[in-house]
Amino acid sequence: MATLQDVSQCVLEGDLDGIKDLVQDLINEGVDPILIINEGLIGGMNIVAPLFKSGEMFVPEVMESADTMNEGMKLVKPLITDEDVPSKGKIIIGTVNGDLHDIGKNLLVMMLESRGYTVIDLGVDVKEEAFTKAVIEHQPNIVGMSSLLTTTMMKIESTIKQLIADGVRDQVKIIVGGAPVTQEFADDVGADGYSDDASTAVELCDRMMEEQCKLQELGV
Ligand code: B1M
Repeated sequence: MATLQDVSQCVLEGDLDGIKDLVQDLINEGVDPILIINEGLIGGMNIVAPLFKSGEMFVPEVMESADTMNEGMKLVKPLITDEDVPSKGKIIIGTVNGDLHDIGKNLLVMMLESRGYTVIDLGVDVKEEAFTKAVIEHQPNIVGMSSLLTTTMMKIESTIKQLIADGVRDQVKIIVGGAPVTQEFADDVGADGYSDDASTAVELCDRMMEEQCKLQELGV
């Protein structure tokens, strides 16, 4: 008989072929789909995250684990409604204007989704105005910007200026990252947070969402 632990182990191992049978077995056994998601699929990614952070797992392995989790999700998602799994928060993310690098961004998107966030991925080469448009349309809690080039990191600043000019800056928290980006740079351009890897970026988002919840409780 398949177990939830088998599912998380399968995600950890990035076993794309094995996950379908395991998840289907659990569904057939009548296991609650929410348990399959939280304890099996996301449970597996929760083991992956610290291993990636400590350097015991590498980018391709994390991608395989995320793909495996998503393959399992495909089977379970039709069995649940959105109300069953409340989103932790909404995050818009994109690689800034002129920059085509997306491997790190995609990794962050997968890790955020696996932690329960709703992520709107704007893709690469995202113009300043497109961030504003997306904020107005989707009303996110957090906006994330990635830049991999010293020539495009200033586009983070111009995007923040655009958000200010369009009057939407104060509606969101802004996090930034990518190889040339530093905490000092993030502070200089007025971002709310910086992270040098995807795992700590997820932790940063968790902290920001907790703060927002506390402020809401206080009626601020
Ligand atoms: Co490009 N490239 N590249 N490249 N490329 C770099 C970045 C470079 C350092 C290589 C080098 O010269 N040593 C260099 C930049 C130099 C500089 O700016 N000082 C460079 C260059 C010059 C270029 C071109 C200009 C080359 C040319 O055409 N002459 C060109 C630019 C194109 C453009 O964007 N307009 C270019 C093109 C490309 C490819 C298309 C071939 C390809 C990108 C494919 C793709 O992304 N789909 C590519 C690649 C693969 C790289 C390297 C080799 C690897 C980048 C990568 O994916 N790393 C890179 C060299 C390197 O970094 N060693 C290089 C793995 C990824 C997991 O890490 O993206 O850093 P990273 O993400 C990390 C963290 O930074 C963080 O989390 C991730 C992991 O945990 N993070 C965030 C990232 N975004 C975050 C956002 C956050 C928080 C954390 O919050 C929102």
